[in-house]
Amino acid sequence: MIKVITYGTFDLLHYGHVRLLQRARALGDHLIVGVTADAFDKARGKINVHQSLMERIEAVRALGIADEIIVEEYEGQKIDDIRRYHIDIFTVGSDWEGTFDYLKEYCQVVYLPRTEGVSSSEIRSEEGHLRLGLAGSSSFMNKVAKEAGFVNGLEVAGLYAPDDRYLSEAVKELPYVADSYEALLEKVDAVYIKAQPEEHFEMVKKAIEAGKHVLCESPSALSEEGYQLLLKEAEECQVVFEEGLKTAYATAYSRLRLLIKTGIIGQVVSIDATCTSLNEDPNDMKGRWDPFFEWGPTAMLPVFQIMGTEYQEKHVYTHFADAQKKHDDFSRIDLIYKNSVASLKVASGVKSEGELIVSGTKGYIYVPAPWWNTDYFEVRYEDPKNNKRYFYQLDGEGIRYELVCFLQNVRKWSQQRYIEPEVSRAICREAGEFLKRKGIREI
Ligand code: C2G
Repeated sequence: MIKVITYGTFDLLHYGHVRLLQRARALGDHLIVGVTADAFDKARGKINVHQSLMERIEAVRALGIADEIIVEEYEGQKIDDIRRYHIDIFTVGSDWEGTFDYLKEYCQVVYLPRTEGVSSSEIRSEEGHLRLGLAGSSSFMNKVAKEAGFVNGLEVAGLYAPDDRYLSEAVKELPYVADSYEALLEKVDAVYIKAQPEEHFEMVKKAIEAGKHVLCESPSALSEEGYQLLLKEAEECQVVFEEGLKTAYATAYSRLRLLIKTGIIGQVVSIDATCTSLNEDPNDMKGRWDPFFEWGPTAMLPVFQIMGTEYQEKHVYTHFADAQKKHDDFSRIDLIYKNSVASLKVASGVKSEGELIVSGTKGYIYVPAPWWNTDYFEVRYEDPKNNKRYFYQLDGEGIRYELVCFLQNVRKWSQQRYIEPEVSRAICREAGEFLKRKGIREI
């Protein structure tokens, strides 16, 4: 019996896949099909996959061509599988010509001509591109525009920036550069907003009322009530309203949260999070916000997601860069809960170690600097022999995953939320209280 194996994502199964599987089956007597796991696809840069692993497996199974179906989960698994299943022939489409020649050491390798004129990414884009407008003057827009290029079905169609000093040439040359926010909204289906925090509420509200989907950098409002109103209006206008906070979309960060929920470090008693980016010239933040807004949402994210949003006491110690107390350059925030405590440091005028430490009754999780962009963390115990290390590919700091999630929610392909509304609401509350300098102790 000649055993054949082939692998693929098989997203939105189409006749190109079917023809490949038919020819693969014809190469022998028994065909094994390896369908790629979601995390494996993400790690190898396929971030636009629509269907879940189970949906893709069922679609392949329904063809009745495969004799067996397995899941491909890690780089190099093909070698394990060829040996485990005593494979005679590995085959794959000719778009991979040469890539798998290393398998010739284990079995015959056959590249089958790819079927021209059809692809999953073309099918994904059939609903047309979602036209995304960028609203704001932050240099962060340059990253958003670049990362949007990795998202099938998303087109950065326009820009509104009162001050374009920090914007790249590519952003400044977008198809439509509006001279007003309202004009931008008329040309797009959705808008990404990173303006000044004080402007966000009105900008989000205006976009929602214009029937546009909104992805606004956190904080989107400066009070719980304000955020709640935006959420309600978005539901009434049937548009997607989400907050941008790239760390929430990093695979390593989301896996870290799941591990904590399993009790791997016992009960969480303390969280220490530090986010600093020293700015040599305090008078020119290069379009960045003052640190409490630039870093506060990121630092508060793990605290509110792991410990909850209702602490018993809050102590904020802030150093201001100016006598008028208009610009903070360092804050330490201590949040006291019933059985736990969190200590955050956010700064642009002070440099510190940007790590995240989640301390528990059985062990602790250590995320090295810059924890907010991490692809790696460790679970550490009293006996270092029991320590565990985790690595998850992170491309583009998480922004492209944030944009993929936003697009999939707009297209109703999924309803994933990486930032719970109550967490966003709490961050808006803290931002508003800080702006009023409520409960701050100056240092
Ligand atoms: N294919 C094809 N014609 C197309 C599209 C895809 O012959 N128009 C083939 C691909 O060459 C591949 C299989 O169908 O052999 C599955 O394609 P995808 O689902 O796009 O997955 P891909 O990542 O290309 O699979 O590690 C090997 C990869 O997983 C191969």
